[in-house]
Amino acid sequence: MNDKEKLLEEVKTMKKVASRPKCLTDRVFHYCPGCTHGVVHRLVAETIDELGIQEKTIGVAPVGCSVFAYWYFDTDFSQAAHGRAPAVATGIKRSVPGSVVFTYQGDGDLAAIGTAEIIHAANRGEKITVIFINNAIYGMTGGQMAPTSLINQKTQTSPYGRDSETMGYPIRVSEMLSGLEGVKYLSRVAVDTPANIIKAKAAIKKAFETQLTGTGFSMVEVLSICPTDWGLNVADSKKWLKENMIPYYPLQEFKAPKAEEAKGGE
Ligand SMILES: Cc1ncc(C[n+]2csc(CCOP(=O)(O)OP(=O)(O)O)c2C)c(N)n1
Repeated sequence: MNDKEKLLEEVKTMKKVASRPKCLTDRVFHYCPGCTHGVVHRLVAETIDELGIQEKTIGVAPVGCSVFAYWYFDTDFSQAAHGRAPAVATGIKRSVPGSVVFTYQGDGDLAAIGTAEIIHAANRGEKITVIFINNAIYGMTGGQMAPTSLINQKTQTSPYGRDSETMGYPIRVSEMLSGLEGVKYLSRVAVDTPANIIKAKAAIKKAFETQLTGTGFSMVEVLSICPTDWGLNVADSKKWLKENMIPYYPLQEFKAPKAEEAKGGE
């Protein structure tokens, strides 16, 4: 037996500790190296697997780097125009009884062009789950300033840094939505370290569980990195997230439903 054959034999005796989630397709992600969209896709897919809801889940893809989210999730999917995912999700949820509906949206999509849609869907208490990717920039279109870009952050449209005088302040979307009655689960997490990724998974699961109990609107804001448009390598991007984003966007669970709020299944 040569070394390769020996290795193959050894592999057969190993215990499998991790595998690709069932509801992720085999397609290779098109994301840039180091981008964390893939990490968050995996966390959502693991959640769907663990809750056993693959057959009734319908995702709504945004416009942004994750525009092709429907390539990767082996669930039903729809595509919304830029920012309109919460409105499309509302329609699907209300017209397909028993469905579990989630949107996956970037900060340009959700917090700029889609501000009205997210506020009103949240305020109506739509029983949908929103996965909100905050990478503080417009990724897909080449790095323009987003509503969530930080003060002094250099982007293609704020080359000298974001100036609050002319460009306003970064919007804390979760804080803004947390005051709305219809919002029942709301959390901000990050995917910069293994420990934070584990916490992010727990939050995503709670958000889907909130929908499954018919309680109301649920959202997880995920602080993410964009090495390409930030112009940093992956290690420095994670450092930038930790040192700049987390102080302005503190990680926390804003709202969690009380047991008595459950309206009894989907
Ligand atoms: C109606 C409309 N306006 C503008 C655009 C251009 N556009 C496409 S993606 C995008 C921003 C995406 O940024 P974000 O939502 O933060 O997602 P990311 O690419 O960073 O994941 C914009 C402005 C569009 N496609 N449609």
